[in-house]
Amino acid sequence: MLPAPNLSPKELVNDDFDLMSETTQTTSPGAAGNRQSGSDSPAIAEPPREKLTKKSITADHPTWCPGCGDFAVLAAFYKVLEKRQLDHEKIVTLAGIGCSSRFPYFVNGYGAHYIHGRAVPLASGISLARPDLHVFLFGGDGDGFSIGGNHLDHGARKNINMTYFIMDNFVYGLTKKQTSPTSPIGFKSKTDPTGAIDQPVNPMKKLIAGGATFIARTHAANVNHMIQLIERAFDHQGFSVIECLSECVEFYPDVFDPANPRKGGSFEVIQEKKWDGTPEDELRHDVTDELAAYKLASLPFPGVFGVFYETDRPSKNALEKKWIETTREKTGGASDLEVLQKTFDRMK
Ligand SMILES: Cc1ncc(C[n+]2csc(CCOP(=O)(O)OP(=O)(O)O)c2C)c(N)n1
Ligand code: SF4
Ligand SMILES: [Mg+2]
Repeated sequence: MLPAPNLSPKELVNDDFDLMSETTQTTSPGAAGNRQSGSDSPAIAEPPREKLTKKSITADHPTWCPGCGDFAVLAAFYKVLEKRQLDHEKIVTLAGIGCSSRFPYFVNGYGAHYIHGRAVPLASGISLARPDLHVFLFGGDGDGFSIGGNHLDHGARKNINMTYFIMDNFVYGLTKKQTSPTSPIGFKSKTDPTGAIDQPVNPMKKLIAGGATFIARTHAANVNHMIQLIERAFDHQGFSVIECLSECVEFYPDVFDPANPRKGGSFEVIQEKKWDGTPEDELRHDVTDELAAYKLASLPFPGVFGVFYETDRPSKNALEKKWIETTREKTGGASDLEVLQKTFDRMK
């Protein structure tokens, strides 16, 4: 695993701390983890690639408030990109609207800061049309669980290939402190001056019920844990989601301290089954067990961190590819235009 960075979130993004030296080296094309295009055309030798460095993937100066948890998320993401050496032109970052959703501005890759709550439908189209791309989504609790809550469910049940990182700060940050779907009861905000009265969404339960095939939870104060989970989510085929407690120091400070050992809290990591036949393994969590995941999700705040659920179900990308191939066979390999022309001819 990567060394534990002993720096503040802001330093992690802005200083010279680097996993790898930024000297230009060459790596072989199609480095570890790159998605395949599935093309049958003969291989054309690619010129040697520039090594992907933090410098090459850093786009703009993050505009978050000093101390915002989102800095650490960005730092973790940079480290995963550097570690995996993905083909630079295949990295896509997408987001809705919110402080957290500014993320694509800060990554030098293809990306879009899209409509509030609509990152999943946009990402679905991109993922299905271009399965060779690495589609990463970033956003907040409002974007993902409120206005985009329904899109999240459908992306999950369809199991469309993408990795969605939800930066949950229990508040609407960008619009300056309204109650969000994850704000706890009693939280005082501009929309609930006397304290929130509505039952909050439980993100893990929502995602399990929605049908996501990789569901995990982490904390922005633990960069190594974030890196591990982003890598696992990335390796998963299908709809992978990570909820990350990421503090809004401006409008809901200290709320995640109970899970931050540096602030007197405790960060309890899910112990996953090793299937080694030992008695202690009986007590460990089976990530394929939906009910066990649901039980973990029922633990009181701050709960536990790690992978709650992971299952192997065909992605829509795989199913659609198969369906297209079968249809092509049925139509004798006709081109799209020929199929369209035949349909029009029938309508005459
Ligand atoms: C359709 C629409 N409705 C409402 C808004 C206003 N708006 C922008 S961001 C936001 C909520 C942001 O909260 P969250 O997603 O939790 O992100 P954070 O800023 O906390 O990171 C709202 C309500 C909008 N831009 N578009
Ligand atoms: S308002 Fe909150 S969420 Fe937005 S940048 Fe500032 S600290 Fe971060
Ligand atoms: Mg928020």
